[in-house]
Amino acid sequence: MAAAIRVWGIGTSRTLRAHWMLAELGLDYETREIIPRTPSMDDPDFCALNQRSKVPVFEHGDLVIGESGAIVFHLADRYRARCALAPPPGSDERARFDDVCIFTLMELDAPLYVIRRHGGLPEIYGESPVAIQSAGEYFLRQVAEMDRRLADGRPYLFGEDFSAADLLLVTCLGWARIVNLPLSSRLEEYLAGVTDRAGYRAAFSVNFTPEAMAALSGAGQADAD
Ligand SMILES: N[C@@H](CCC(=O)N[C@@H](CS)C(=O)NCC(=O)O)C(=O)O
Repeated sequence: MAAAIRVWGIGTSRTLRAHWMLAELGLDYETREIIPRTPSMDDPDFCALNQRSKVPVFEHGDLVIGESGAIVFHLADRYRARCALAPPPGSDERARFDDVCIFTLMELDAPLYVIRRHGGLPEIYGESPVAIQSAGEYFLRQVAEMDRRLADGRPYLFGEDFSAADLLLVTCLGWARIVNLPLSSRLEEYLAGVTDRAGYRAAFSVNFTPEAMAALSGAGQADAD
């Protein structure tokens, strides 16, 4: 019998990436409802997979992946016959796609996580209004690059077709809204269009369950990371 695909982790923008990819690809999988900074993180089966204490974690037989971006790339490549969510590895198109995806992870996700750590979780990471302010300004400068990409009215980052690059960007834009960073009207329109996809809506309901939201807000946390 084929090994089940499992996603460990719900309730955050990063966990949403794994659930959304699987929904877009129409793959069956199991969800393990591990919620950050709750006792569920101590689940012995979860801890046996890796010791990072982070979600999401993707498991498929012997394969365990603990970075949301790597999960997205793996699923796009492994299941490209079901749905093309990334250009083929080694192509110029793929290099352009990787450029946009890694820009999103390094230049947009990273400052959002600074805001999260020093704004949402000061009891763990320390209070730092300066870091929050400068990370917000940095995010807004960098996200302008995405606004420029969409300036010709295309619905998706690479034109007419949705790709995993959109999935990564939208998880950051949704997160930016939660922390009250103002998006341009073009980015708002793009966000509304992409989040109208059936795959997004299906993944959202698996990821942002009432239990996850209650657990995260109960701990005094925003629901972004
Ligand atoms: N770079 C990692 C970040 C993973 C991460 O920080 N996950 C957060 C939730 S989004 C987490 O598990 N936090 C638990 C903790 O820090 O205790 C990714 O994108 O997968």
